[in-house]
Amino acid sequence: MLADYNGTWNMVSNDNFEGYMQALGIDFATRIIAKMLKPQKVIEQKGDFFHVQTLSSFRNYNAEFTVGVEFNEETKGLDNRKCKTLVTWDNDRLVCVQKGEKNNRGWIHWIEGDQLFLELSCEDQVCKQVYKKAD
Ligand code: VLZ
Repeated sequence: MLADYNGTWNMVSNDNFEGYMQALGIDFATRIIAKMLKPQKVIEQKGDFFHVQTLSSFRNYNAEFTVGVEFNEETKGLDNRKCKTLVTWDNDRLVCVQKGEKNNRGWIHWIEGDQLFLELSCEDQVCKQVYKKAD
């Protein structure tokens, strides 16, 4: 039985998003705005297939993938790079590796109770986010 990520999740904390964005080369003006956002994750999961929407008042980011199947990711509206991206299961954790120009790029998701955790990595920076399940 796989973990169930389905639902709408509201951000409650966002540690070192600034460092993560700097590592991605996001410009100063964009970082100022992006830091203030409290995005929402809307996740639709059917078995190994995921549709993850990161929604905010400023910009949205959309990702669709099947666990275990590498795909070409274009980080449109973020740093606009191309990655070869692979998401795998580590027990109930979702582990993503984004191969490309940036070293050590990827993210990890997991759930504890009604909280969704996300660690975003790029180069030597780690951003830690927590989301709470919407009612
Ligand atoms: O999420 O890789 O859940 O794609 C920030 C949007 C989203 C706000 C960052 C606009 C991407 C920021 C997060 C403008 C610079 C991400 C994955 C894991 C799914």
